Order: sequence, then C-alpha cells, then structure tokens
Amino acid sequence: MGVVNVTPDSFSDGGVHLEPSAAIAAAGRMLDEGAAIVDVGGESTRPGSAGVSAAEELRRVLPVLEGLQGLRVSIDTAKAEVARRALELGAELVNDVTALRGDPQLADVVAESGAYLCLMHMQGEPRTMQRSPTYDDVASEVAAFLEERLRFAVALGIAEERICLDPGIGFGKTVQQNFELVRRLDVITAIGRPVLVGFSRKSSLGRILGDPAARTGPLSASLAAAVTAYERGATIIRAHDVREHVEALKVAATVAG
Ligand code: HH2
Repeated sequence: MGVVNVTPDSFSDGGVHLEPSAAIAAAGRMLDEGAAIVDVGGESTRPGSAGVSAAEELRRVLPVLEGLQGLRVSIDTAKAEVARRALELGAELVNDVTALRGDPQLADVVAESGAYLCLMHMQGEPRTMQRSPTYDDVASEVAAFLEERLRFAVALGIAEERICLDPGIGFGKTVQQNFELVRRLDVITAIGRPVLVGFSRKSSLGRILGDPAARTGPLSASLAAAVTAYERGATIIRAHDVREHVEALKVAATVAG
C-alpha cells in the first residue's frame, strides 16, 4: 500500500503532494512500481496533530481522487462524508485509524458500499497519544481491541471477509511497544483476518538508531521493519517508498518460498 498524504503537515511527506497534480503523479508512480493500492489521506494523524474539518479534508483529496479514477485507491479517513465521496469516485478501501470510533455514520457508509475496511488500533487520540502510552501486555490488549472492533463492524453489516486489522504502529505506543507488536504479530494474525503494518519512516526507527529526538526513520530501517513484519504474517505493508519495499519484500517472499 503506497502512502499519498495530501497534507501540509504529515510527519514525513507533509507538503510534498499538496498540489493535486503532484499527488496524482506520485500515486501513479507508486502503482507502476508495484503498489497494489494507494492510500490517499487529507488529514495528518501524526502525534500532536489537531485534525481538520471535513470540508478541508474534501478540498484536499477530491481533486486527487478524481485524477485517480480507475486506479486502485484507499481513502485514509475517519469521516463518513469523506469516505462516501471517495467511494463514489471509485475508492475500494476505507482506512479508518479510529476503527469506527470516530464518526458514527462511517460504518453505514462502508456497509452500504461493500467497500473493504481497515480497522486500526490507537490508544488515545493523535493530539495526546504519545504522552504516556500504558499497557500491561501490549500485544494481547491490541489484539483484544481489534477483535472487539471486528465484531462491532460485522454486527453493523460489514462483511468480515472485507476487513483487515492493523496494530497501529506509533499510535499511542512507546518505541519498545512498537517493536514488540511486530515481534508478537502472531497474536494479531491469530484473529484470522489479514494484517496491515505501517512502520514506514516512523520515528521509532530513528530512535533505536541513536537519535532519541528523531521524528522520522530512514528507508533502510523501514525496509527491515517491513520484512520482519512480513515474516511474522503481515499481508499488507503501508509504505512511502514503494519501489524499495516491493524489491525488499520480493526477496523476503522468495526466501520464504
Ligand atoms: N499510519 C499513518 C497514517 N495512517 N493507517 C494505517 N492503517 N496504519 C498506519 O500505520 C497509519 C495509517 C501515519 O503515517 P503518515 O500517513 O505517513 O503520516 P500522517 O498521519 O502524519 O499524515
């Protein structure tokens, strides 16, 4: 899954794809490089961010979605109105970092459209989530949360076979908890749905490499995180640098046989 943030303030590519033409070109390039789908988002969820209105999110993403019609697109939003418009323009997957806890209308929009849905774990909310993440056992608590959200989504009419689950790397977790979630990914794959992991460029990667104040991580570290997640059962990798991830994962898949 290639990442196309149409935002001024995303943690690693803020402002890069703010012009619709730049975002459309980047998405097309990612698909050419081997991405199965591109994830278009108009709101940063980086630690500390406050969120934007539906009108502003639509203003950012609609021209990009229009330019990508006919291609495989995911919409990274927690807002029903943004999801509805994106699905009308051909998006196939709704990537909701709130796991249907943000907008009470979103489940209906997904159910009625028959779209795919990604449910992600987050402790707290972006503005404050990194202040003091607390768990007794991060892997089993994240898994229990995802299982509960899966049941919730299915009860609201979303087909189980259309749902994937995501431990939410960096969303209310310490550096060590992010790595533990990849190490113990089997606890999440045991739920029985495809698992998405998004470790690309995240600050925990830069932090274990020696910079305690890192805001991003390098490509080399992103690739290692992607391969190790793949080896532990992740089936969707969300990444900014698609060509390099496709190449690394091709090697890992060949080794795995
Ligand atoms: N990470 C980010 C945003 N959306 N969605 C899922 N399912 N999983 C993730 O790990 C995930 C996500 C944050 O990364 P990015 O989009 O690059 O940054 P920002 O939120 O600052 O726009």
